[in-house]
Amino acid sequence: MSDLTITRVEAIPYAIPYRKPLRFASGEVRTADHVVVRVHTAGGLVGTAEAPPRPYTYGETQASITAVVRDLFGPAVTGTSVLDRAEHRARLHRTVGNPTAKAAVDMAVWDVIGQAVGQPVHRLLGGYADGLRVSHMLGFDTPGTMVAEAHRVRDDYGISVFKVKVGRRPYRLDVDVVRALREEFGEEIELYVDGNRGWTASESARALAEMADLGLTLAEELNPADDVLGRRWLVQQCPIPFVADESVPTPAQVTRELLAGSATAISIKTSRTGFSESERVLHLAEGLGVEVVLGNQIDGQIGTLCSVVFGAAHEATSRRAGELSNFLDMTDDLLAEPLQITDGRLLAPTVPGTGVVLDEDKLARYRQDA
Ligand code: MUC
Ligand code: MG
Repeated sequence: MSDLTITRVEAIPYAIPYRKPLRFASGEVRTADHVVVRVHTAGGLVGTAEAPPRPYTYGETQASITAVVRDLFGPAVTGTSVLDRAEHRARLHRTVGNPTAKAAVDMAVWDVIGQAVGQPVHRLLGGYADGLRVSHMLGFDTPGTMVAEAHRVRDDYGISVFKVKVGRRPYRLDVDVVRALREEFGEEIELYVDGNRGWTASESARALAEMADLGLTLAEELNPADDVLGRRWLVQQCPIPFVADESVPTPAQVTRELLAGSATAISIKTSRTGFSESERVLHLAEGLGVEVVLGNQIDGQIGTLCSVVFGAAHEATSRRAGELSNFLDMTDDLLAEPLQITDGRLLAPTVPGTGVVLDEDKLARYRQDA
């Protein structure tokens, strides 16, 4: 086997505009200003992943991710073997926070391991299904525009599961959107809502009551988890699984929120917990007997590929549709072979590693540090 000693870790900021902004209660995204992370080894294998800055969610920026990988995380793992994952975790966890930067290093390391043993990481992690059903996220707009987008996504990609962004704006508008979608598509589509902490507990309760006849399957982060008693009060009366997303970026927070009665399901995002920490979150959720959903950090194609690698590897993350379609709104992307969603599904790669192979010309065109 080739020498798996890590020789250096690159952090490459890039920027690719979206065709249209994605708006939600906690912020909006107009440009994918992510950071490609590449782990180089002495034997010549290179692992690749990416980190999406979400300042309104984790406090990270493109500049902070680039700096923390360059100054702390890269040096922390350089000189170790890619197989020393427990040591990597111990060293990276000496720095608090920075979840997407840590996750990208972990997934790039896994990419090398897969290449080294000639196996898809999807299989090394469990290889449960060949792919996942895809859920599409509908950002804030008028009811008519959001229904039109759902039609387009359904016609072009066969997607029939939609997560509707709600919260912050007058709740009646969000209720109108969900009602319009249900009236347009009937039972042909699955619908759930994500508030990104945008409502109060009482607004959330009122909106849930008004949407009670609309067959929602999940309610995510409708109000802030830091409104501790309000959140618990809301979750107690919520008739469908209440998903914790940005309130649970670590296994400890997963435990705290679940045991406090502040959530009844967990969103797993490889962009914030990589593969290694996502396994911990998944096993924790399974041990505590709560459902999981594979979430999206508004990932590009690199991040989406990593999501499907993990999600399709496990039974629990394969039950529901995974959020895997945000990249569709980007004007371009970095993968040499663009991802294809067909009949509402995205397949996990079958090549060794995670399957992330970059188009180097595109990386040169979009990188911000040249
Ligand atoms: C989500 O599920 O909340 C929106 C903000 C973010 O950080 O992730 C997205 C999607
Ligand atoms: Mg969410």
